Amino acid sequence: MTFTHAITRRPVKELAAGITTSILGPPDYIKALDQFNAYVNALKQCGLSVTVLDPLDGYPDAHFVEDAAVVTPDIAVITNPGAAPRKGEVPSIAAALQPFRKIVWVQPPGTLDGGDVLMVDRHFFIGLSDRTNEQGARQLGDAVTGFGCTWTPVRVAAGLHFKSSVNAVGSDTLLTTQPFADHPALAGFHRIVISAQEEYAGNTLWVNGHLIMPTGFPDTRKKLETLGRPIIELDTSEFRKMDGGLTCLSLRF
Ligand code: CIR
Repeated sequence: MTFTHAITRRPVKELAAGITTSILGPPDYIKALDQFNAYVNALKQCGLSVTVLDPLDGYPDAHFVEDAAVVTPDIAVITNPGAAPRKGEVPSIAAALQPFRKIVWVQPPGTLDGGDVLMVDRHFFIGLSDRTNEQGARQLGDAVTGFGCTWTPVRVAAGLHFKSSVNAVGSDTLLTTQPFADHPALAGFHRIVISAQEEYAGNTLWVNGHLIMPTGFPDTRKKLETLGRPIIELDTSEFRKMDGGLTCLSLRF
């Protein structure tokens, strides 16, 4: 699938106040901004026109825009994020997507984070996690089924979201962490399995034939090089401190 647009959001100064389970210490705002700018440039390099939204006051996780919506070729599904402090992020994302897609809203008690949703062509894997419940997954599944897409729920046992562990790196190839290496839900796809010490690199982004991966994961890089696609490495250290990574920082469509 070719993407033409991305929506991103610059982080607030207080990004260290976001939710995290990491023990890597607080992120540095200036460094985070540099890393964010490099990310936006990489998306442009992949041919996308990038919207950069203003920081959202009071929402220190709002630059992880991926969680607030799922954009398909047909609709934009605005989520009901599973973490209470993030629920107020969605109106501004809905406004940003309004010019591009018909908007559909996930309704409580359904909860859904975009980080749990992996779209591969017209199939959706929807992770069931601490953030995404069965009602939320079903609401998204029903919405996309109405446009001829298919979906499968997948239980997420480790990591924050499904895409913390599994991402597409080609139309028939998934990059996965070891627990998903033989997962029956992923049958039919080639799998590149990451070594246990490089799990964070599972959050690699495939955009218009390019692979954007985090720096510092040489073994995964070697495995990805076999695909013969251009690879862009980006430092995501400050976002990792807040449990975030490359896919989280944009909505691509
Ligand atoms: C959170 O816990 O919600 C944020 N600190 C991190 C969100 C990362 N989002 C993503 O992986 N899609």
